[in-house]
Amino acid sequence: MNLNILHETAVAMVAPGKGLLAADESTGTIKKRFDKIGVENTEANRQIYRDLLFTTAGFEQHTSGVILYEETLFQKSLAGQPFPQLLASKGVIPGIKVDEGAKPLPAGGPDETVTEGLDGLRERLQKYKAAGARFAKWRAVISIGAHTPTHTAIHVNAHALARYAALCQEAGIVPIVEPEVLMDADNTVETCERVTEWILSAVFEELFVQRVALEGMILKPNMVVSGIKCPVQAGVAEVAERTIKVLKRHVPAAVPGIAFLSGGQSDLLATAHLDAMNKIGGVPWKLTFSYGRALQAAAQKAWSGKNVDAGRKAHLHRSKMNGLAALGQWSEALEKAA
Ligand code: 5MM
Repeated sequence: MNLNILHETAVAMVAPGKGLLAADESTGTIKKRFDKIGVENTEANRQIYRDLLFTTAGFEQHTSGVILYEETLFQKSLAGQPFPQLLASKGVIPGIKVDEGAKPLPAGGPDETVTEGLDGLRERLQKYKAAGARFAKWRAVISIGAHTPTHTAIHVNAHALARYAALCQEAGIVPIVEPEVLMDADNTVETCERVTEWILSAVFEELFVQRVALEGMILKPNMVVSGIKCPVQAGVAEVAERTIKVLKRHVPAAVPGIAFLSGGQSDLLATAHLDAMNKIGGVPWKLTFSYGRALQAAAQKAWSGKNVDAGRKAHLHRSKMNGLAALGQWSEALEKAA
């Protein structure tokens, strides 16, 4: 393991004013997105759509890297260039989602999941690296309910995240460690804060136990928000303050950067929250975005399988807005002006 190379890559992934595009939807997830816009979920359409995203002129000014799904890593652009090479030629770092999804824990407890994909991962990482991937991503899913999360779910997911991260670093690949506390329930922002603290403390303990070098990784957490069905919704300033407080308590300064997931927030809120955190500042890590839905929803709608230029325009706009938010330089007026 060459820690200097890992560190350099991690630092480049959170370069000032840049963030990550999470375009790693598995075939089942992209189907849900395509269904909404009336596009058939074929390999050809997935290629056309990802080509649109990666050939958007100027998106590279705001995008440090793209998380790809395995199919896309080995797919070519419409002009015949392998996607990882196309991205690298624009100075955008190609990455790969390596987990095999969140699977139900054995019966006996409440409905919770553990993310799988460790079997054969060492060998798969070699294949992905040869194809051009320089970082990887693994997402653990923690849900909030009357009796969840349990200690079991927190423990097994933290353990798997650290196992994955250690294998990535052995292969010379920067791990994005993504423990996502879902925002789909009716919980308060206080509950989200407590659960986020719990999973982050468990994850960093496991990373230590499994000798993961913090200088060579990126954290991809949820923000501390109210559950979407909670009648009282925390405002932008409260979300920013609570998220920073929790991160300061649990994320060592050696981690180069934190790239948030959007988790189902609206495009504008995801941007506003990131901007508010960067306006607060005074933190030891870079704070940026690694959004899937909040970067792509507008582009998908504008494209709708027909209008490539409109899709590109929407993609560039959201990339630009989030790039500004990563610097704490975004304002709602910029959205209106655009
Ligand atoms: C883009 O969606 C990713 C893949 O999800 P599946 O494995 O279910 O297909 C997802 O992991 C994503 O990278 C993160 O959750 C962040 O995406 P959002 O939409 O929450 O910003």
